[in-house]
Amino acid sequence: MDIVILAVIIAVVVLGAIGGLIVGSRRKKPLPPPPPAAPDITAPPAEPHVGDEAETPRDEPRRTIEEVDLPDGGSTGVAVEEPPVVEVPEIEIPEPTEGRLVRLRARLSRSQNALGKGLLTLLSREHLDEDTWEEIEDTLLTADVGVQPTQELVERLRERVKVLGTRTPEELRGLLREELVKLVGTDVDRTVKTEPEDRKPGIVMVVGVNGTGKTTTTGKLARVLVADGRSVVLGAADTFRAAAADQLQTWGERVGAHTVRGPEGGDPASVAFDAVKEGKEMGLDVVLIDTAGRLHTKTGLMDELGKVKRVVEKHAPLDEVLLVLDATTGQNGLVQARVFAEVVDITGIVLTKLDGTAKGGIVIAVQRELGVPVKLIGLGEGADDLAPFEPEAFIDALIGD
Ligand SMILES: Nc1nc2c(ncn2[C@@H]2O[C@H](COP(=O)(O)OP(=O)(O)OP(=O)(O)O)[C@@H](O)[C@H]2O)c(=O)[nH]1
Ligand SMILES: [Mg+2]
Repeated sequence: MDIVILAVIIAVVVLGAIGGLIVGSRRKKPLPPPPPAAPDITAPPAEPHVGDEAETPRDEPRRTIEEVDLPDGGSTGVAVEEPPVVEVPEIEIPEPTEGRLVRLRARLSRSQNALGKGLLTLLSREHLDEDTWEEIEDTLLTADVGVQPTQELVERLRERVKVLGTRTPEELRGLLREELVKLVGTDVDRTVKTEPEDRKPGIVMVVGVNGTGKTTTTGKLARVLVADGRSVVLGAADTFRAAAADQLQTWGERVGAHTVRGPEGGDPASVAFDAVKEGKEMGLDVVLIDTAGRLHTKTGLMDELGKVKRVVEKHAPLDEVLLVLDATTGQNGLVQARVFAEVVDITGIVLTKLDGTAKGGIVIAVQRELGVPVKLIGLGEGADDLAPFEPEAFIDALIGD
């Protein structure tokens, strides 16, 4: 028995040894050479293995810039050119137009004190006698509301106050607000039409006498459009002064809009024509044309504007002709408005500098005069100080909360 077990053990050991040799000889690989004591820089780089670091560890010491020898242009005989300094103008992202009038309402404070607060104080008097009504009338006229609208408003207020009997300040405020909003008008379309159609860009021409804020308004409007995701090209059709085109171009560059310009003293109509052409060819959304406000003679200016309009209309009709009026010039602005309206069909009014005047009532007067709505108002010199005109928000700003 013992001998049998011993024989089996010996057999197993012998077989195992033979099997091991066979398997071992299959598996056997030469051992890798021992690592060299010093790195051999002539050896080819070792192949990466699974589990090797893919990158040099971050904490591995790196060469600093001082240790790198820069090629010496002179000694190698190869001229090293300085890379050209490309100035990339920083494109600004204008703020959205929504709620601008509310943000800027404090700018109307001068008008607010003169018109809104003044009227409310007068209407709150215990006895609304003839003298008081006359004062109310004077307040409206002083704020440039205009004769006809003033008379209408006073009439309406008289009637409604009579019906009201006792008057609380809230009631009076509500009543005044309602009548003023009605006078300004809520049922007119005040959108500035800039929609491109049939591969034709929206075309807007900006007109007005010098210094009213045409170029500034054109620039601000370009920002509004760009903020709304539109592509814009500017036409510097004020060729009377070279600085005018520069001024417009600066506005354009701030929002990445190209300006088409011509030589000083060149033909403004051809600049406007080229701007529309570029807008069409490049498939842009809107073309804004800034025009001159001053020429040697008034007749010259009017002839020129008429020509610009006619020439542009060889491409396509104008979508908007915006008349820019300086609110601080009061009745004088109305006279200008009439002259412009005769030459070019005004489709909208931009009242600028409402931040610096107590004559906010001009909004009402000018709409009456031209039968054209105020579409935009300027409330400061800042790049985003142009607001869509909203009658309710405007009247709220005028009479305060
Ligand atoms: N306070 C205030 N200033 C304004 C407003 N709009 C324009 N201005 C300023 O009015 C001045 C004249 O503006 P411009 O845009 O150059 O006027 P313009 O009509 O193009 O003038 P010309 O090219 O000479 O015909 C500038 O100093 C503007 O900053 C506004 O809403 N409020
Ligand atoms: Mg200008």
